[in-house]
Amino acid sequence: MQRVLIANRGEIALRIVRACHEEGLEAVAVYSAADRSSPHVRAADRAVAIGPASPTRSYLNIERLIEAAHEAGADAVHPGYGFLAERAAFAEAVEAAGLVWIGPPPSAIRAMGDKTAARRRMQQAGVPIVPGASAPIDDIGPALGLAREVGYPVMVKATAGGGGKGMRVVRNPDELPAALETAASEALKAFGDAGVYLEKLIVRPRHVEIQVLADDRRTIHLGERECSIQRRHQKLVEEAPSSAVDLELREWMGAAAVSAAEAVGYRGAGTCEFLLAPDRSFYFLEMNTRIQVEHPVTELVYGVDLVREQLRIAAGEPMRVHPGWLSPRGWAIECRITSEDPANGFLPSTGRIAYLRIPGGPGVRWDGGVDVGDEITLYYDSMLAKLIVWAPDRPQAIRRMRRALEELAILGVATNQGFHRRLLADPAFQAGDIDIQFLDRRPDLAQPQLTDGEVAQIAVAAALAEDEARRSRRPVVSGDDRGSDAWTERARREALR
Ligand code: MV4
Repeated sequence: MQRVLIANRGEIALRIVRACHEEGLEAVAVYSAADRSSPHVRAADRAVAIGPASPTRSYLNIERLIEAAHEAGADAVHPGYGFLAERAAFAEAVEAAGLVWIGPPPSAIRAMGDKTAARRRMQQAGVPIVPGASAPIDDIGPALGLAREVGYPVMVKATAGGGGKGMRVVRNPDELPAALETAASEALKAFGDAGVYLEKLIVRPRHVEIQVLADDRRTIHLGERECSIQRRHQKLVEEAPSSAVDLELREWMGAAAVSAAEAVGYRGAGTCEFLLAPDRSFYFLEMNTRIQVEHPVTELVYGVDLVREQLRIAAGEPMRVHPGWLSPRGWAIECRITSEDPANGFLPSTGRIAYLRIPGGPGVRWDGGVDVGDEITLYYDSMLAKLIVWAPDRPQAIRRMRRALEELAILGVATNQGFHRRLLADPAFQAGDIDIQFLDRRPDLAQPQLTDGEVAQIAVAAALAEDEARRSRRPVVSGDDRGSDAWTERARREALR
């Protein structure tokens, strides 16, 4: 392996370019018409144009990407996250073209793609799953029986799954028939598959995920990430470790995640998602068969470069993580900086980045994919960058993130920076008192609220502006008749006072 084509854009493409360079590999960027001068293109050793701005005709175009790899003389392909990262057919096409696929075996991607099939496999492997059906349900009779057995409330889910589409909470038997129907029609619309099943509803859970890494000899875990701070299934803040997980629970969840990965013959970096209930019971939800957006928090507390390990494992080399006892050191927090306006319902905004001041100093990492002058369009995901901090403990990490958020300045496009400032200043967040519904209960965090300090700053700015205006009102001494209206007379008198 010598030259890696990166089938992605933005911050993750740049992140992969950097890992390639540290591994002594050449990086080939691909770009759409909208990304011609993007940071990931400028950082790469070569770049290939793959099509127009529309993702379906560029970053999702399998034939064009493989053609680009051949054109550039690449011998491997890294998919990043999103786009084609979890398409088994893309992995197979890459391998069929004689290229190294930097990801798990296509069979492992497929095994985890079907939610009820994955549930059955996990159950066989001894991984805890939410009590419920392990096959699609198409009749109200068995559905009522199963719901009674696991106990209400229950949740109806789409077999094809993902993103919370086709999900319905059912509190009693009367609600079940309608929920099955609406969930099925929603699933058909979203996934082209009307299959649904049901599970016991886990109340007030946290979303905790375990990082796994597997080479040809062994599978290990690198602890948990706390991902409960999310809005409509979009994560906004992640941390490692989780304040809800102690050493014992980490080993239980870690062992479950390793079993899950081993059950599907996993290789490379992957993540097992769990629901963690307030009583410390945990349940496997799904496995993400890719590098994830939030991987840096794990890197910072475990001292492991996950993307470099992906490259090594794909090249058939052993991972550099030493066997034996691994434990997290300190605390890491990541804030996703997006071009979404919290005061406007988190709607994506557009514009040209007119000014960008990137935070720095001790313990601060900026994984960004945009630069001053870049146009933010609606073609791609709204995430502009990830601001990540490390500190010896959680309170210090929060203080460091608040300091970094004060340093950050982005002009020209609306961002969620103010939301992050309010969240990190919030006593409930600071106490670690969070679950997946935290942001639903706190619409106030989306609204700009001036702090006492900001009110003082605005008052000082207004006073300085007024003073400046008064100083500039100089009397007109020429003899002409301009400026002889009442307002000007008044201004002259004020300025002469
Ligand atoms: C659940 C659940 C509660 N109980 N299953 C949402 C997306 C899908 N991957 C699984 N999801 C959930 N499944 C049971 N039995 C709550 C959620 C859920 C959720 C999970 C993780 C992160 C954010 C979430 C937001 C809403 C609901």
